[in-house]
Amino acid sequence: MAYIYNDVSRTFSEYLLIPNLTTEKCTPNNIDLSTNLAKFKKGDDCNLKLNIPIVSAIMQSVSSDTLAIALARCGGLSFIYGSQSIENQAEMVKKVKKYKSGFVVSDSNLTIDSTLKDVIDLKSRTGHSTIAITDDGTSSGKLLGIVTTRDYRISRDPLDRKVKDFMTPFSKLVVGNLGISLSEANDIIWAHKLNCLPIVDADQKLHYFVFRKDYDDHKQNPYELLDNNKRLMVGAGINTRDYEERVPALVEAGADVLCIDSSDGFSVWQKNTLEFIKSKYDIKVGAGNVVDKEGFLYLVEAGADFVKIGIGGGSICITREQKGIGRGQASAVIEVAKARDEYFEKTGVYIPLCSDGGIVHDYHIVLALAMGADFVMMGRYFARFDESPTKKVKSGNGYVKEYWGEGSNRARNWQRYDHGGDSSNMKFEEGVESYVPYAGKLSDNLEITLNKIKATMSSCGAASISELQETARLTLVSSTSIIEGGAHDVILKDKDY
Ligand code: RVP
Repeated sequence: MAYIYNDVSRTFSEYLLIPNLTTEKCTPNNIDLSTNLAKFKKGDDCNLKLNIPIVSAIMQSVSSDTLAIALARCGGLSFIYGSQSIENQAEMVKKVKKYKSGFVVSDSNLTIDSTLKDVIDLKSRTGHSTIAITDDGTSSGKLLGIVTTRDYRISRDPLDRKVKDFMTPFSKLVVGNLGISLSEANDIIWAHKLNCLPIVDADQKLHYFVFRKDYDDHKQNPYELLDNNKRLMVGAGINTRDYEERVPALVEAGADVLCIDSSDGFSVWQKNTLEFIKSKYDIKVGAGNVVDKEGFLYLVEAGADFVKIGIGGGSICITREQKGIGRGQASAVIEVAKARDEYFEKTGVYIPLCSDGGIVHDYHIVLALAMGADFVMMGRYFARFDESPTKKVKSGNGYVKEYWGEGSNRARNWQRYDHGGDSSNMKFEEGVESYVPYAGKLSDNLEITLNKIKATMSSCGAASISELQETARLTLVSSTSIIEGGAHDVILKDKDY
């Protein structure tokens, strides 16, 4: 007979934290949010850590190089999505590794034969008005000119007008030479009253822009997640099909950590992938997703450096409806964390856990950590920000951003939902296309989230994540008391009055 679990499968909103004694040692300023990302032995220090317990989801609509830079500057890490060509993914990883504070790799590039219509389309797609005109239309081609909104008048100029006829040509541009410091670049900007300074090498190839408006933004961020060479850190998602080609390209590009991305990671394909990587490369690799002890132990024994938990809890995920597999995210984290602690007890090896998907409120992050996760992965949360790679669309009085699942028809990431065999396409959808409310800059929103996490940890008397895991007390809530948790029995004033 099939095994039937007695426990109900529960999710985060069914739990609350009971405050512990708050003392001077755990005021928000004293709380350490750093956390372990990869396995380590008892008594050793983990040599791969995050400065905040947050990573961004391995998704087309979330983890681009732009978002990865913004998140690493705030102390977290992105896993650049793998559902793109190996070359493109490696290029994104390189862009993060090449990032220098204040030096921006151009994301809006055209050639001299592009038209005004191309300029307008690109501007509406990226939201950026400075466009580099290079010989090959890439961000690293030979710089031939620049187009900004000062170079054309939409009301007068025909849409088929060629860029070469209205761009500011290279001969009229003030440029900086590759290798100059940020303060030298800023001096040139101020001396020539520029809005932006292209940085080129001896062959006139474009490397960066330095923007006047970013001037205030160049302060060092105390949380910034840096490698030993002071470069931002970045991860990359991989699949269990093309890893023999993808992994070398990502390692070569400078990825700091990899993660096998699958909706159901309890599979021999993950074992094969882990064994291949571990026999050839010295890079940390996470695996998943699993929701129970058996799945966890299988991946750990195959060599996983961290394990990702979650099936069907993602906001855009319909795996549970489509395939009937999954588990409430809280129950999954609790069981896997118990298995992880037993494993640590037995072997002295600590395996960090990532709770992936289903974070709706900021306090859910603290719940996941208290239940034993070492960090959380979020998609919807990040899709809302300027830095996510998706379109911002006007809706009513505000804006929304597009957000789609890897299992949707739009992403067509069949490798993530692969069941082996020779199939190489999606048979049915496991994700939806959606919109999320636009929320502005990543750093502004993350700051609020981190302040809330610290406030909750302070109430729980925990100055670090490991302390929270050891001392937190959680209680289940009834559906009636969930109602009590929001504003109730009052007539809410309209916020916009
Ligand atoms: P959320 O943060 O709730 O939006 O969830 C993001 C997570 O959802 C991802 O990290 C991934 O595990 C999962 N996902 C991504 N695509 C899909 C899908 O199409 N079903 N699910």
